[in-house]
Amino acid sequence: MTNINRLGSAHHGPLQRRRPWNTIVAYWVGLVMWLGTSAAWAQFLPLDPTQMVINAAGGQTAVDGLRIHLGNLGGIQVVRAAAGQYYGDTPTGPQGVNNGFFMAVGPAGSSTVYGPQLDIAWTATAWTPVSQTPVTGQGTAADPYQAVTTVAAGGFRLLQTVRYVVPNVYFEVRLTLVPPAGNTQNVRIYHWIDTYLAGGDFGSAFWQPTTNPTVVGVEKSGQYDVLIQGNRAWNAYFSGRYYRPGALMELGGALDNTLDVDPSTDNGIAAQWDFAAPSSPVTWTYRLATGQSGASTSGDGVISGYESCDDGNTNNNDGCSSIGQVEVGYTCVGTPSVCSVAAPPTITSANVTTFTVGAASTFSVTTSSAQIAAITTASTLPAGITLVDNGNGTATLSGTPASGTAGTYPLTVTASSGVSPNADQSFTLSVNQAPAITSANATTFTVGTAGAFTITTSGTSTAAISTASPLPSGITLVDNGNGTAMLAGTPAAGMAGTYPLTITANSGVLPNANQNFTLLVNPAPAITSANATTFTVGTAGTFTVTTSGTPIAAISTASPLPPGITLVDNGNGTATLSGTAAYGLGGVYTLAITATNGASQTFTLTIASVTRFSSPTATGTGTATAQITGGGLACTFLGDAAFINASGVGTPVPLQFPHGLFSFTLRG
Ligand SMILES: [Ca+2]
Ligand SMILES: [Ca+2]
Ligand SMILES: [Ca+2]
Repeated sequence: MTNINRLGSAHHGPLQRRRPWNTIVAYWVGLVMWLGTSAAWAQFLPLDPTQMVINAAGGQTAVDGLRIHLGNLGGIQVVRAAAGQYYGDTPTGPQGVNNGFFMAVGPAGSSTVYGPQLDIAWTATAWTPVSQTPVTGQGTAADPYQAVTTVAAGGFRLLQTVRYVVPNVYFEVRLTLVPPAGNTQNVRIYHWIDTYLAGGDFGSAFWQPTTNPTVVGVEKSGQYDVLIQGNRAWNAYFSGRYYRPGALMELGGALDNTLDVDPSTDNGIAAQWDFAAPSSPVTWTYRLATGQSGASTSGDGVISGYESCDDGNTNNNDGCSSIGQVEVGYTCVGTPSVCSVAAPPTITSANVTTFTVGAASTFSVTTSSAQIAAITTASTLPAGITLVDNGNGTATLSGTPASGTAGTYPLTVTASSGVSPNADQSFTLSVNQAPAITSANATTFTVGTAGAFTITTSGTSTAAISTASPLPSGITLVDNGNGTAMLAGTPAAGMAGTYPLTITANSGVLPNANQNFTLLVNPAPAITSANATTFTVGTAGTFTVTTSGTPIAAISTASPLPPGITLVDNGNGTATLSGTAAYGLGGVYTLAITATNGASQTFTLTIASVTRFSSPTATGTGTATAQITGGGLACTFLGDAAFINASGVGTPVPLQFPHGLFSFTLRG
């Protein structure tokens, strides 16, 4: 029976109405054009544009295994022998309405229920699709087909891993529930399947064993669909009228362990797992099986039906259970099955990695395990980093380390598969800090003067410091090898100017630090005024000393100045040499004038003497009269033959009379 025919079968219940056959074609068209047939639909099934297919070439014959379709909201469809097994199967179209994972969060009676449906008559909220991996593997026991679908709701994430080995009649489902940090809400996970056997909805419930069943299913005409408990006991189960699980879970209620054996019942199956305020990820596995090989006969040494092993007995706790299921912690091979304790998980990835503050980083944790191992850590991770179990035996340590998280983090990463012991790996996460240049971004040198500037850096590794920018002649940038560098040297003549540099610090931790740096080279200082001037005794003289260069120089001299003469700094790069030298102080004075910006000058100040006498011009005796110029003094010299010169007589002393013999008295 084809899928189309299957969809066209009558199926009525209080929670949904299924479409009559003549609307099926219109459904496809109507999705695009909405041709008016919608009124005939109580609802329509959502297309799942990202539906993933496992064993795409199978599902056609009795021996090519199952073809498994995975919606991106957790819905599962199964095709076997060219017929769908769960109601709602159309391998290229809508996913089943009542097939998939549901979650109730909160206290019973007030729970919010999430599910895969986008349109259903009850109040479940749709999961949010998060991701779906491609199908990997070869479908062999050594390399099963595998795909992971991740959905989110209410702050929780649910990772659903489906693994399948061709041509088994069963496949493994592994669920990982990841609660939000600090979760205090109770969580109930349901898996609900509306079964559909031998081209019809009806069938009778069966279970094994009849007390506390670990296999719950529906059978009809030798076909069956079953849920097989895995490594975590379910808290409740169901096999009865297909819509009842929805009615029970709608308000977060519990499945009621119903088993309806009436072969005319339109049946479904479901199971439920409860988690009391989970605060860390929890992982468990179970199986779904569907086949047509008659009843499974446990203990006959032949694997048939939904058996995953048969060791020739119906004993438990020897690796193959009384109902032919491989027990947790065992692997079984061959027929009759030989079972051995499964190898515990090991972590196969490296135990160290390095991230960088502010940079998106990722590291993959991998495991080797007979069953898919759950990967967790109870260690504190740096802010911004998470460890996410990918549901396929790997986990991803990733994120962007927050500012201030540089350091070393010893972690314990745990892989658990249900087979003891868990693998605990001591893992070192190092968080590096990329380099930064911490010194100022400018300095000033002067032509002809040695200058030095220290460049400093920070970061978790020592940075090499360099620049590719051209430097003025005489200047070099030398890396000290310790995270600092010296920009130093004496700028050569003519190098005055502004030099924009790019200074790079490279520690191997990316990104490198690049600093825009301004090197200002000032001109060499100089005293630009003449190096000599002449004053005259008795007359006010002035001379301006000028300088060039930056900064503005203060001007001074330590040399003794003639009385009456001062050198005064004007505060603007000039100074004034001025004053009046007294008579008699004529001479040549050598001054060392210096400027505080480094310039110096040997300066000659000549104080010119004047001849103050217009006479005497005669020699002899008698009275001679001389006129003293300057100052307006008038003097009378009185001759006196007793003197041959004027030395030591009267004032001013320096007066000289080289001629004749005079005796005089200076007046005035
Ligand atoms: Ca059904
Ligand atoms: Ca058997
Ligand atoms: Ca056994």
